[in-house]
Amino acid sequence: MLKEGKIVAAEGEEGEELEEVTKENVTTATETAAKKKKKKKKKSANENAEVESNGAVKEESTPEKVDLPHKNGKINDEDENDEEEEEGEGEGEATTGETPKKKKKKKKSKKKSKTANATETVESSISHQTEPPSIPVSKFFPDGKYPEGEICEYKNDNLNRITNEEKRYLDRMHFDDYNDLRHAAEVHRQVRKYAQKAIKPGMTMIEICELIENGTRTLIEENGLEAGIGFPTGCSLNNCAAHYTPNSGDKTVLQYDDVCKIDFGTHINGRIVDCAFTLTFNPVYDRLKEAVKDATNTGVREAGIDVRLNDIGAAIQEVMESYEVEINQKTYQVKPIRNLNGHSILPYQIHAGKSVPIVKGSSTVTKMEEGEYFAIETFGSTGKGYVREDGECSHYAKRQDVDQVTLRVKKAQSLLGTITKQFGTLPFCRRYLDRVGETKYALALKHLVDSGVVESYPPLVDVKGSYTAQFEHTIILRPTCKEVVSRGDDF
Ligand SMILES: [Co+2]
Repeated sequence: MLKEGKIVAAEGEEGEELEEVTKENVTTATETAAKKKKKKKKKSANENAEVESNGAVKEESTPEKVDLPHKNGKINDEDENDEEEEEGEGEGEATTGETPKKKKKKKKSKKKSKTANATETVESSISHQTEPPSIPVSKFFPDGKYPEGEICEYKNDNLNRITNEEKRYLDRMHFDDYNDLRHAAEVHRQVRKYAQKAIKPGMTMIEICELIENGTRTLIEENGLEAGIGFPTGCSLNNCAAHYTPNSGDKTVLQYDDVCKIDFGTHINGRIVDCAFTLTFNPVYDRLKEAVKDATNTGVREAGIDVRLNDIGAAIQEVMESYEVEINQKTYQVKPIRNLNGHSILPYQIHAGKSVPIVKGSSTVTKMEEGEYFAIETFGSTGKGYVREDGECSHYAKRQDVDQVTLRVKKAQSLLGTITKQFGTLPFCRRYLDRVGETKYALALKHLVDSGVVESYPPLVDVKGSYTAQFEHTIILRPTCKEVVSRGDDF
């Protein structure tokens, strides 16, 4: 998340395809692949008819609800290779180099589907994710195409974008970007599904973060700056709303009565999924979570091309404040935290410049635009609805505008080298520096912050004794439709 003009964190979601596989009780992966293909083909025949505007995630339908435009009309048996070629055309030089690799993959999957029911291969045992998660998400999608998020039709003046030929062409041009983000989102869903099940009171915050981070690194097949963690795993507790992750040595243990915001990020080629949920064990917080989930979904619903950011803030506030919650015999009207907000996202840039307020207010008329990516996140509080920086800092990021700098302090210069190589401009935390072998870097890091090369993002807290909750999704304002990429069957 992010505090006025600052960096934020995010997360992803869900595992529809996986769910489905499990539910069908499919015995071999080859059969599964064949089934999926059949279904996709069927759906592409009536894609427009299946567009939903309201976003409820339905079993089996959401990721595939609207078939990809590039699949349109390709329902004959030889469609796979054609598809691949068409895709390459639309995407220009950047993808040309990758095409052969993709084709290879594709052929493999094709062969698989044709030999369904034939001999079981080693791979055929992959029908669902393990616990803890250990199977890279790519293994579930041998054709390299990842499931779409929730598709929402635009409203009002933008109503016919979904069928507009020019918009559909523009949309096809960006397929690879969407697909990268969808891949990251599927990792998010699978990791969080396990996190929601496995995180229990009594665990240390470090154990919790490592559970999520190990899962992400494995499922996304972490590879330098091409695939990995999007930002530090937020696990802010109670009155702390954001930007807390433990530093090494932190002995904090999760308690039954805690309200923990799990905010983690995944990325493929810098396309970041920023998605968060609130984890509680005591049911007294259920209503608070409901309020914030409703507020975030309101923001997601209101978002669209040409929509004023302020109008979104007003809609969010109205919904959030319509909730009264009772916690330990005290009643509170839920307040949006007015100095926290959603944000636009660019490759390797978690905060790309536009803020999505969660209260009504300022008179600026900035609008959302076609092709933009946003993290829609809201925070509700039983406190003042305003956060300040407090506590030991863990989150940092190299500033976007810094390229080559020469620093007088040698250790700071080498630390900056590590940061650039390992994280680029992606946010990181001290634990991430530890694991790549940096030691005794506190002063050097301080020097980088003081020199303005690295920005620090201290924990953000509301008043003592208050409770804060958060939900967040990443969306794409595609030329043809709005895609809630990180949507899952959990939230
Ligand atoms: Co965020």
